[in-house]
Amino acid sequence: AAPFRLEDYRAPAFTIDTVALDFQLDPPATRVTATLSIRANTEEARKGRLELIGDEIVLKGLKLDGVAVPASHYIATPSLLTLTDVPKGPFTLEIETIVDPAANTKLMGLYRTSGTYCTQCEAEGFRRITYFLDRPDVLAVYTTRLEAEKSDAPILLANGNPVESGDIPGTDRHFAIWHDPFPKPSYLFAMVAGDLGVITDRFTTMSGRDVELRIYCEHGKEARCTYAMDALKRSMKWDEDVFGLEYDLDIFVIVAVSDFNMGAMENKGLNVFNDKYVLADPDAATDADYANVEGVIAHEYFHNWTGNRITCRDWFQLCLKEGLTVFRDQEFSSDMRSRAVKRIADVRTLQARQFPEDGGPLAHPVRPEIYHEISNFYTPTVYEKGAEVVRMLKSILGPDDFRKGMDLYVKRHDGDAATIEDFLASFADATGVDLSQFKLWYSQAGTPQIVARGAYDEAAKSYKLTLTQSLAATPGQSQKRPMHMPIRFGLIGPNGDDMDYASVSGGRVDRDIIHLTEASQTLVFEGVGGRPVPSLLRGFSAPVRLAIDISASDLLFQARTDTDPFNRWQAVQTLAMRNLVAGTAEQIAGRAPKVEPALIDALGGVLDNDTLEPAFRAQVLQLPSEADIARELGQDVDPEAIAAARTALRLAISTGLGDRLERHYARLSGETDFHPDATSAGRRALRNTLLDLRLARRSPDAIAAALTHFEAATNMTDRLAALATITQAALPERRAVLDAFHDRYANDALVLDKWLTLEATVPAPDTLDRVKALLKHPSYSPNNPNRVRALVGSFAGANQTQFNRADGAGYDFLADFALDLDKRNPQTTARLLVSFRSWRALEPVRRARAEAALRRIAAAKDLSPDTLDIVTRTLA
Ligand code: B3K
Ligand code: ZN
Repeated sequence: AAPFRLEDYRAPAFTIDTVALDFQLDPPATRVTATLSIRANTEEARKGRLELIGDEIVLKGLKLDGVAVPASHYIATPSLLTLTDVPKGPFTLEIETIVDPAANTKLMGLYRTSGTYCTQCEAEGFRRITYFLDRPDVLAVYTTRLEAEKSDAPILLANGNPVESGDIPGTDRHFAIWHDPFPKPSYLFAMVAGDLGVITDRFTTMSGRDVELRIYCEHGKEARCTYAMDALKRSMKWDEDVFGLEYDLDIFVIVAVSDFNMGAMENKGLNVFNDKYVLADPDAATDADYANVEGVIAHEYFHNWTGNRITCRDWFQLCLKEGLTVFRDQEFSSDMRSRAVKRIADVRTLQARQFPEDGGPLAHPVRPEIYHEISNFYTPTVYEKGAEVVRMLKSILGPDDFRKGMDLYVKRHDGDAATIEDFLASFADATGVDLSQFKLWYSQAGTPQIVARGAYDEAAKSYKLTLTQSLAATPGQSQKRPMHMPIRFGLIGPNGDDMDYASVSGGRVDRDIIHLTEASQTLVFEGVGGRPVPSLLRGFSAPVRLAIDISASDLLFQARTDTDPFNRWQAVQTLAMRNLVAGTAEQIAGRAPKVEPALIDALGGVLDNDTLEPAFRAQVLQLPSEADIARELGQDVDPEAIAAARTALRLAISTGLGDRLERHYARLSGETDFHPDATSAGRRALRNTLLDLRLARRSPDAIAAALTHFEAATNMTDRLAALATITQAALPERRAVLDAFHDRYANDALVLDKWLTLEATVPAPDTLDRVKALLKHPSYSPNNPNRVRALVGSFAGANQTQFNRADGAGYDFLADFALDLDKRNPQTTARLLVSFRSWRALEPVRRARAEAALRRIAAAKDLSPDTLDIVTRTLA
């Protein structure tokens, strides 16, 4: 099929002003009647040809202004309804369709999950319910009537406010009518019907309006929803306080379901969530789960303004709502927790997920210009890099001007389907700042590289800093232009404080921001009192790779003194990464690894520094992952050598830090009450990190300590941390603890996902066979995306040595699995195959085997558009 291109955008020929939907719910045959008020928008439209998009639709009836449309006046296929002779003026079209929710395994459109009816319409699911102008720039007011058997679906929910409900006399059925007064695109439509439990609460908005809050879940899980409710209320308050944005309906509903293709969905007034981002209690959820629940609840809630009230003109503009909303949820979590620790975690995620995408065959701009299958563009680039671009905008403008720009954007575009141009114009117009060069961040793919070189002239008391930016070619983009990058910086003086300087030339410097705009710039700082250690890219102020010629002793100094906590963490990571890269080469050459003493000093210094928060110390003590090292190497990747180098360094660190690990561990022990707040979570994180580092020695006492930690744990965070430590060390003891964990949680699917993930990520040669065996385990279910991602997704995405087995068996397994799953759930299949994205960076033997597996998938008949698109681009 021909691709969609940004440059081909045309406004819709017809507008749909109102939509009345009637659902007669029935598992195999739900009857949907859609009544649309339509009018022509263009001269062309007045010629009378109307095309509405469908997907696997069965048409049962069609009326125009109340009269059945004659067969000669329309053509209906499962994917298109064409009317050849519609009136020039406004008219009403009534479309009756039949859909089969029970057979819908794609989980797009109307489907069943554990007996509940639910919908997922973004991006193109509404067309699986009825024929429609299923594009985000067609905004309509929806009224939804649901009718179902009372015993089957006592709860009937849709977007907006409840209007009316009641029994259907003489039957076992009942109905409910919901009305959403805010015009919205079809992708934000939702309905849910089923037998569900609920918790309720209330929120009073800043203007004094009372909003009813409800969270629905499976019966019996209500108590696990209280943290999500608390996070929702905090999100509502925060958006008022920080952005002045208030909720607009009388009711806000969240429904947790167990079969969902992604995290959650921001349908107007009726968010539908993957239950893993709603349910949390100390016995079943880790601190990371709590943080994810908080972040995703906030994200979907924040979409009410950035996404729903202001939506996207077309899917190329996806980052308009996603990048901005990720930025907003990151800021919310930073305010709720530790800003420094949150930033480190977000940058780790960006580097782990987005950098490899940007550096491989799937690279695309934050605002793509071409796509075959839009579902494949819900990517780390659109989301996480999109958020980084908004963060840079804030750094360039400063917080006050950033807020002015946001206010103008909301004022100007409330009710619009907007573009990136609209967004940037709001900031430019509100502040007078020229953002034309900055806009390149939306169109140029790839991770820029900055090379920094500094020189201090003692006699002249001047410091010269040369910054050079470059951007490698990416698919479809061979030539790149220099971008506007905010480089937050400081010049650390001999006593550890940032030094002042008298003047600077060679570029624009505002407060602590260098505006890098040229391919190469040399800044000269005059009046600098002593040789500085440059601290660049503080807080990771731009999503780039920074190469800087800095000695190990300066990095150690920076780790001890930098006023920017992010760069203290970065200094240690840089030291560690240098060691790991060298160590990998030593493994390949068969030489003994060497350890940089400055690294042990830096780690020990942070560990012993009680003025630093425990969560931060835990982050510093966690080495770059195997995947991080592979990415840093960039070519001829040998995952076994990397793993061996990392193991060797962990052993050296563990030995080097000696009994300080035990001492700090003991100091942090003895807490039995569980509180999910960030400070308590930070203490657990540090204690669990220390346990893990200690086990790097594999001494009998360290093994015993890990087993005791597992047995004595009073919450899931500690229990899972012990288990992960034992399984990652591939200790023979792992079988017994994994089985014990499974049996304890045999009825809790979300906890069993953790178990599946641990099984799949054991770095041992028998893991692939174990994964294959687990596909037949009663706790696994082939049609639930959470189970699939926990087992197969973790194996392919997080088990570097075993997925990348030299014999290619890991690749073959994923290919076989994907070919089978593709028949039922294309979106989840395509997502799994992203694990192949860095195949060209592998050493030649593995590279050839990965390529063969990819080619085998590509050659299969009847691939879904999703899978065909991913495999084709990965091989290109
Ligand atoms: N907007 C949805 C994602 C929809 C994905 C469709 N394949 C969730 C979110 O980003 O908030
Ligand atoms: Zn989103």
